[in-house]
Amino acid sequence: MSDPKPIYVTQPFLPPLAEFVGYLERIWESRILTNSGPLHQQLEAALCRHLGVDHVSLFTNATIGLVTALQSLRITGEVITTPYSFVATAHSLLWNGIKPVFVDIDPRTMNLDPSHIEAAITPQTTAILPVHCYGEPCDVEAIERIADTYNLKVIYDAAHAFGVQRDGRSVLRWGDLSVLSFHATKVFNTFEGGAIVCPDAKTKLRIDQLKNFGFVDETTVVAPGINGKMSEVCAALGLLQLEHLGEALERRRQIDASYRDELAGVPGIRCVDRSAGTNFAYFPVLVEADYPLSRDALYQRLREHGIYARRYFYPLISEFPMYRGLPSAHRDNLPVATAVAQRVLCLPIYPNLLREEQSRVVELVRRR
Ligand code: T4K
Repeated sequence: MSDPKPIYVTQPFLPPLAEFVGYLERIWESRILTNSGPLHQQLEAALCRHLGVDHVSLFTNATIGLVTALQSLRITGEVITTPYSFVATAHSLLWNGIKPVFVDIDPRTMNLDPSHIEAAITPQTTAILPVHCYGEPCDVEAIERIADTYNLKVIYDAAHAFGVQRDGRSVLRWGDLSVLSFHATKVFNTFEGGAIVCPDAKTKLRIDQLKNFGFVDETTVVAPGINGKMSEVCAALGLLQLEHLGEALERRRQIDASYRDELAGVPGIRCVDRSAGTNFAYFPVLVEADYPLSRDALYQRLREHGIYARRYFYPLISEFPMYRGLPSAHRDNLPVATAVAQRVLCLPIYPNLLREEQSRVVELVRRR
């Protein structure tokens, strides 16, 4: 008997191909492939409506979006951030010549713990770069209070937070800027892509110039910009994805509920709580001391059965060679993040995950 099909931590959601062809025909006809074309503009407007935000600037990916967001607010010196994230978060600081200062996370939300932020502020600190990890909102009020007191900017890495609501409004409305990822592995994908969400037209204009080499018009360049533009093909996929997002989210919700139900009584497996308004982007569990296997042994067991769960986020960013020499990267400074990174495992969750595939995952986790 052949091995069953591998199951990955995620699989991109794709709408029916036939529906995409219509968009491609429009692109072929117009021959506008990029540089803020009609579909790009249409997607920016559609995302403002969908997300309930005022201004969106599309990007080629979230990493260039983060680098540009920091540039747009002229952030320098030191920036307080989390070690518990994808490495792109801190890389965006190094690409701007900024020193990351790592602060520990809250054990419930796995986001920056505001109670440790003030102690990390120095005269060089200019901003805070928190992450809404797994789409779980940060303690945005506490972060805002600290930022206001110390006159710091706040740029949220909202790569995981597409469509997330907090108290009935978009979490993307908090902070000076928020950066979304539309990568293939995300809840909403445009093949590759991303966006900066910003509150005012003036900031959007600066961001739009920065992502287009700094051009203002044919002959005027006002900043050393980059090429961060999203292509028309990616924007077309985004427009089509929006039409199907409701059904995709509903499937994610069902999968999340089944895992919680079926793993509820398993000693040593703790499903990480989610707030109302979540987008079900990831399904992290913590493998506690009373589980019969270590986290890594469970990860291996799943792999041996063709299930590719992922240890997001292990190792911590602060453990990578370009960061580990920083004083704030020391494990003693990051006890919660260090412990969580040793125990976390993200189980497969995506709209096309079949019921029987999810049962295979659950059976292997429950097996003694
Ligand atoms: N900030 C945060 C907090 C982030 O999590 C990320 C990205 C960023 C910033 C930067 O955003 P972008 O610049 O990428 O827009 C993946 C993604 O590549 C990355 O976007 C994401 N976070 C991160 C959490 O996960 P890998 O190295 O784990 O990807 P990979 O290729 O191993 O993919 C995971 C699984 O997904 C594969 O085993 C199979 C499946 N897959 C993947 C791709 C790319 C598919 O089925 N089809 C695909 O096309 O980083």
